[in-house]
Amino acid sequence: MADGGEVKLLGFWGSPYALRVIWALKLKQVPYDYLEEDLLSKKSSLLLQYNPVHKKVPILVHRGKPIAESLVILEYIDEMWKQSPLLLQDPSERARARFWSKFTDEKCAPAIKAVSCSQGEEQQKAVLEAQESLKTLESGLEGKLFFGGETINFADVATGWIGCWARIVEEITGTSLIDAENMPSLDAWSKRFLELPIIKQCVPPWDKLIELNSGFVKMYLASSK
Ligand SMILES: N[C@@H](CCC(=O)N[C@@H](CS)C(=O)NCC(=O)O)C(=O)O
Repeated sequence: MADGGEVKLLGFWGSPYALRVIWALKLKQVPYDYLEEDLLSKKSSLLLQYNPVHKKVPILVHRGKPIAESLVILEYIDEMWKQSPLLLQDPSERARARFWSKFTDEKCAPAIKAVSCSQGEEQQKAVLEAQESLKTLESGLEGKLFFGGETINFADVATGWIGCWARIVEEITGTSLIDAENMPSLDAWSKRFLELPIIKQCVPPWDKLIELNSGFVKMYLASSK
């Protein structure tokens, strides 16, 4: 490897945050060892040692140094391995990509989660809020094929999982979040992105994702009774 460093990724197969890091490593053809964490029963001592602040995956370990928080990891990967840049040269384009990545984590992800963790009237309200966030995210595409324009960039890699997870929540809850009629650009972008072979091959099997997330929802609803 050009930098001579060893790369490890601590992840969990069903984690969308780990998935975006895997996408970045694959796009840049950076070889790495993957260490699967058992988040459901016991976190490893390595995870606790490497991310004592949040105790979460993903964690990238490069030359023995841990880096936590997936968006921070994406920036690190892009700075460390220059091939196939995710952030473009133009500062305003870089800012735009960071803006929509942050918006996804701060607005869309919690809004989608709220739909899966609610029922009845509360869920109907959560659906409207999630649709509003997703519609706003769609405006970030500005009519382009990808957030990066003709090709994918940082924001596509950071945000791409939203399409997949919105569909999971739609299937589990019987709701509609990304409606092709109301959000044609977001719907098309999401399908276009997830169909790219290098992206598609990293996405866990649909049935396993449904089973895992249905389990989370059942556990959450039972504990909140
Ligand atoms: N903001 C974090 C979120 C990471 C996160 O939520 N990871 C989950 C898996 S999807 C986790 O490790 N959960 C363990 C826990 O909450 O105890 C990031 O972007 O890396």
